[in-house]
Amino acid sequence: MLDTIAAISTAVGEAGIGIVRMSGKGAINIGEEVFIGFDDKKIMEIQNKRLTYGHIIDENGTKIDEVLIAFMKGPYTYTREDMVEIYCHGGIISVRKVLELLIRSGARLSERGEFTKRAFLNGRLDLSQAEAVIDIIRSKTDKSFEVSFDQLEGSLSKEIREIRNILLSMVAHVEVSIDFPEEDVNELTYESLKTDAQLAEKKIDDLLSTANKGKILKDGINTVILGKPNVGKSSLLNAILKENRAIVTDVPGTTRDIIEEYVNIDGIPLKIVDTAGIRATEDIVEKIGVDRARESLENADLIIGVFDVSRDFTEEDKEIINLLKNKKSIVLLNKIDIESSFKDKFLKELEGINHIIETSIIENVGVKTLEEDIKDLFYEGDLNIESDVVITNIRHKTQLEKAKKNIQSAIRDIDMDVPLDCIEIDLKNAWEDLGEISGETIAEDILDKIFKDFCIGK
Ligand SMILES: Nc1nc2c(ncn2[C@@H]2O[C@H](COP(=O)(O)OP(=O)(O)OP(=O)(O)O)[C@@H](O)[C@H]2O)c(=O)[nH]1
Ligand SMILES: [Mg+2]
Repeated sequence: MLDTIAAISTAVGEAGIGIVRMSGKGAINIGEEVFIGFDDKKIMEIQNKRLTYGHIIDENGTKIDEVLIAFMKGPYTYTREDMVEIYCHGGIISVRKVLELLIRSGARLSERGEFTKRAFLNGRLDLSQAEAVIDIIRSKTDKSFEVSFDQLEGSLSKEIREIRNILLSMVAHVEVSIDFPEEDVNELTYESLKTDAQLAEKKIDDLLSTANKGKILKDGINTVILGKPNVGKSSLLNAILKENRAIVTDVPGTTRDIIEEYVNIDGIPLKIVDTAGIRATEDIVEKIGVDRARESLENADLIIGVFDVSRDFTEEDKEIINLLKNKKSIVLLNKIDIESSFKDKFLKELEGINHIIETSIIENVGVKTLEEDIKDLFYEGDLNIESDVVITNIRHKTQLEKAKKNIQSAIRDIDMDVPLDCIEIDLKNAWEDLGEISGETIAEDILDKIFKDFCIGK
């Protein structure tokens, strides 16, 4: 970890400024080498954590860009190492030229998430906090930002630490009892072990109970709009987004690919997916679209089935109903603005489906009701996530579940008066499972996998 890494930390594209940053042992030296101050003089002594105005110059002394630069000496930096940040003009050329110069001067291009990985390895953040960094960057709603920010501040770390402490003191108890096996001590040990194990399990359960909401907060409710061609699916997407995102025509088979958009309904993030109308078709492009529509159902949290009740019920509608069965779904009987007598027929076929709304998307009738229904379905009217800690990360959820299993196994053993050293194994395993959340017990390959998910320059 002694080498010096560099990366462009801002998003690529036109912008006011673009930031290139470096971290590592050579960062300050390289920074000094490529920078001259406002009077075109080399700076004699850098000012720690002050912005300095000047230019970046290459090996030949040619000015590359006019910049502000900050030298930051470790350990009170993001990575705990020496760091340099260079504030260039935004846009792709300036930052790229500066980065290339830094690399020619001895830095190496950083890997994804490597700055944050160093922050973790150097003990500035625990792993759950490091993971919160990328969640903050990816947040799409105020609420998911808030939850991730709390996690960065250490809310989850604190809970995990508490549970691990309970387990650790249990292990200590067990070891004392093994070393001093007087009978009365033993009896007491089993009793208090059980109380503590149940407390640890309860705390894990409390965390796990937030996981479903957490997933929705993070990824949005994955909502797929489904129906045969021409029923008004794309019209619905546009109505919810309040913009003309998808092409709408009266030609059946207009949408041929999946269209995914994010929208916020009163703070609830919705990932909304418009699909190609389901029908048997010879058209090769449309066929792929129909396949994709079916595939998108696999990960759907909610399906909105759309039916056109201005026309007669068909076999294709029947198929849509089958696809909705046993899934969380809301049905729209659309085009009620058109006089027709087919509605009752649809209602009969849809028997057993609870959420049915009559809509005229074209006249914006029923769309509001749909939004209210979506809210009710997922939050039972309770939008406020009061608990501070919400499990949003699938890895954390898995580790909590593993720990819970081990604790449950310990409780079973306690009930059966199994020898203490066997119980100790379960407790230690649970302790390690939780340690993987904070990163105290974690394998290098898992670590690599976690940081691969990051962006370059963070
Ligand atoms: N009268 C009436 N027409 C509607 C309504 N909703 C949509 N339409 C019309 O129905 C036609 C098809 O709408 P789309 O939104 O493209 O339908 P779709 O389900 O996306 O169709 P495909 O992409 O072909 O599967 C368009 O001409 C819309 O203007 C409605 O509530 N009432
Ligand atoms: Mg469409």
